[in-house]
Amino acid sequence: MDLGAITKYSALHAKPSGLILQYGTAGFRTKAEHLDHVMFRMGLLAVLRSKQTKSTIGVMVTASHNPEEDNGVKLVDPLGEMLAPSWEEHATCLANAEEQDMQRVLIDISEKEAVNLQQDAFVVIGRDTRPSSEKLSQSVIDGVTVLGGQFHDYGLLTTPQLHYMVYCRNTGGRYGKATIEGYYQKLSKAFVELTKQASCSGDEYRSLKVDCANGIGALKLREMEHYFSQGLSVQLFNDGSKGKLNHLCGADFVKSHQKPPQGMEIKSNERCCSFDGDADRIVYYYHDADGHFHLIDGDKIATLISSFLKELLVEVPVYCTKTGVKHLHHKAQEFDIGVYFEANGHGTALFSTAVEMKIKQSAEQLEDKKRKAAKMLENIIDLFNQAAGDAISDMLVIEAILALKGLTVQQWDGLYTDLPNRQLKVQVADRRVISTTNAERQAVTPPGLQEAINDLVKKYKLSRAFVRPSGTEDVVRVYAEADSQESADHLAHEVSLAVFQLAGGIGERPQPG
Ligand code: G16
Repeated sequence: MDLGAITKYSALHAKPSGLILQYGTAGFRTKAEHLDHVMFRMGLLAVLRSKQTKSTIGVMVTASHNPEEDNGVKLVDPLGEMLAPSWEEHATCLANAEEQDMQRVLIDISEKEAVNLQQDAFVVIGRDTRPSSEKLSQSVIDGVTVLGGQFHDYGLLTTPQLHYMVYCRNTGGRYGKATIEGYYQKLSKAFVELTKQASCSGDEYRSLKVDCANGIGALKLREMEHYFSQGLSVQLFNDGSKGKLNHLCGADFVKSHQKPPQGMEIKSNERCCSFDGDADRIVYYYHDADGHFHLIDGDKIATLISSFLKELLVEVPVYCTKTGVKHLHHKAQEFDIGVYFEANGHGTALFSTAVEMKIKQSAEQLEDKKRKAAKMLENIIDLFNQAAGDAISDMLVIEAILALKGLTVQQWDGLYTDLPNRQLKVQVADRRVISTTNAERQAVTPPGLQEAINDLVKKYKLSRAFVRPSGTEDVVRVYAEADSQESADHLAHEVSLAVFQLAGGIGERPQPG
């Protein structure tokens, strides 16, 4: 390690004094102007992680669903997964080190993790379309280079595409080709083969309106659409040509406001979906004949996918984890086939190597009917991005399943009925005063909060309510459900007031919806 060079270059990416940041649910996120030093340091850390794992590591510059002014960065581990928890701690330590402590912290991490500094390092970098992203990704590259790492800058990519590239590179191309072309071809080939098998291929299955949140999803979907146009035609909205990223549009907006994005006209019973700012989540929706809006969120996406896969499974057990793809992904890996989705539309399906092998064998050997089913599964497996939840890949999976099963969007929606619910955000001085247990469904601190929630919940029928600190924004999230929308709204408001009073609310008191 050339400590002199690190000190010299680090000073060019100086940390604003007093700034403390945490590696959160999906890396560091805050105002873009506070992130230059973090980017440089994450470049350094990615090199150490690459040397330690003898693998390619990914660095993605994005703040996903956050406002356009924010930015963020996260590291991608060798199999396309989120960074290991012990390295999240190193990331936080390094990001917050004062200039004079940088060398010591780097040496500490290298020693603790037994990093062989002589080992080669390779880092791949991607970024979203935020105005600040290009410069910030250059700071990552500065960090990589000063520690002697090699890199490949993919430039503009969706977050799941970067996860895919990392996975491909570390599996010697077995998972796919680590190029944007390779990604488009792999997914499109599987999709076109699947939709060819669909008996009902009337027009209603073939077109879809996509709200791209004015983000990277629009660019990439536009590049990709001609690869799969035989099976699906997409009409893009909020494609970044005018509106602001994530503003009044995108999956997060649609899910939390339970209304369509701005800029999209919806005819009754038309299938529509929204991506978020870095295209790693998706939600569907439609207007019924009476003009009512119906949201089809991650829970219903998981139901559609697992009921499709269930045709070959005996039962589908359900598990809950803390919020965060990183927790869900690991849980899903414990099974032969794991389907995970957050209600906000993050998710994918994972297949164990043993299951993949079995299906491959069946596709070659068995009688006609079984071979056809196995072939279908092979294509479905190829269509999922198993490195990370991916809006483009999930969209194609959903479209293929709807076509194969001959389901309309209303029939899909009718698989079960959601209880009316409401999500709100509350501003508090320090959101860490709220701690939770039981997969974030019960508050442990501050004292009295859970009791207050219990009392409020008792006032309504079929009701539940949860609170938890966000891992990506400086807010507390409140969720409530009940037998009617009015009750859910009231309950959410009352719980917000309890949070405001007991957890140190700041600014204006929460107002009724
Ligand atoms: C990230 C995480 C998701 C999480 C979301 C919101 O997504 O990857 O698992 O659901 O943040 O987290 P919170 O509600 O704690 O703020 P994204 O799309 O923002 O990268």
